[in-house]
Amino acid sequence: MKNILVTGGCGFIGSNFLRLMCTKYPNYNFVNLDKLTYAGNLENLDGVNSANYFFEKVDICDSLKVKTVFEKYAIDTVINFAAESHVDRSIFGAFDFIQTNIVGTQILLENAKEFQVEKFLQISTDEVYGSLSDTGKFTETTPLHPNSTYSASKSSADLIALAYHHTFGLNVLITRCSNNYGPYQFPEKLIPLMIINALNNISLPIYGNGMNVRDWLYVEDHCLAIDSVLHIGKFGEVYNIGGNNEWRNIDIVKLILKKLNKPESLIAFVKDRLGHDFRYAIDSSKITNELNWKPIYDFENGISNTINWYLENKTWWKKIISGEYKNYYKLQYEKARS
Ligand code: NAD
Ligand code: TDX
Repeated sequence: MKNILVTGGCGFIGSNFLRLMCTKYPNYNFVNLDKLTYAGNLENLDGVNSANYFFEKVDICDSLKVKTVFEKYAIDTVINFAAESHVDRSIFGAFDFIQTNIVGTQILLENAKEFQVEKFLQISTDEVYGSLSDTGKFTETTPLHPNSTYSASKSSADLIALAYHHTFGLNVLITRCSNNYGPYQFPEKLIPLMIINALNNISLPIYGNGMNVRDWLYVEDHCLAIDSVLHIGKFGEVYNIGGNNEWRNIDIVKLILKKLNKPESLIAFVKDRLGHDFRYAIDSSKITNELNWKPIYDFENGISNTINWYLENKTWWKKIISGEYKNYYKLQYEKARS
């Protein structure tokens, strides 16, 4: 591997990945290809100006421009982070989800095939498995049962990627991770939204009764898992990645309030998310046993780092929440109250 195409590198996980990997692998070139949607932010890469980092503002659905980038940098490895990633937005409208997550992924796969890349790593999600009741965990053999148009589009992309492996011998790898948290997460997602609202003394909207459960993983641990899969993962295989760290939404929100010394009276229970998956929990024994990966951060450290980051980077999030985001917030949370 020499020239790695990282799509969606201006988003939350992609930018954390690039920050870590540009330093860790000075001999690799990293080409960040990003459309800069509402979720993409060049400021997420501030400080990453090393000689092995390049940026191209391109939509993965634009096949001609994508091809030009493959040629220009002699791409030999692809890591596809680019996606529409927010379930609530997929409820407002699925078009962009189908375009980017399915059509865009197929365009990348087609170019990867044409340019005979060494590896294609598709970043997927635990949401493709659907929802769990109180017991059990998702393994790599759990049948796909996506419930939102977001997770249905991610499942489609996984299946298309695996078909390129089976049919054309493309060296595809797939990771399915649980909920990430950490620095640079866009304020629409649960943890940053609750931190920011608490700091602004405005209500913290919990969907339904707050009993839904997610398995939280610190973003750097996800990035290190991707690093392992990229280097020693077996082609054609899926690897689950999780934190073994299940929390009910209400308990996470109460913990954030406690750490910020804010009152629980800020909590507001609002109308539930349509089709709200009850519980996600990942069995990551395969990646632990086969690739020797396990999380480094415990939740206490990870959540403290995250809260401190949002406290120390108010300019970053204030700029976001004072722009177009205001319209989204109004639409999403006025609807939730009605
Ligand atoms: P994000 O929404 O923060 O970032 C997505 C990035 O993709 C942005 O920079 C955006 O500009 C870019 N993008 C979107 N459409 C594009 C297009 N058509 N062409 C080029 N770039 C485009 O997302 P994230 O939270 O960083 O998630 C990254 C990946 O990880 C996604 O594939 C997501 O499904 C997956 N994932 C996320 C989580 C999580 O908890 N956030 C968990 C598991 C898997
Ligand atoms: O305002 C809110 N109130 C609330 O109760 C928000 C934004 C969320 N929630 C609940 C919904 C979920 O049960 O919190 C939980 C987490 O919500 P999100 O942060 O929106 O994440 P989720 O829907 O679980 O999906 C995330 O994890 C898997 C990422 O957004 C996906 O990209 C990833 O694939």
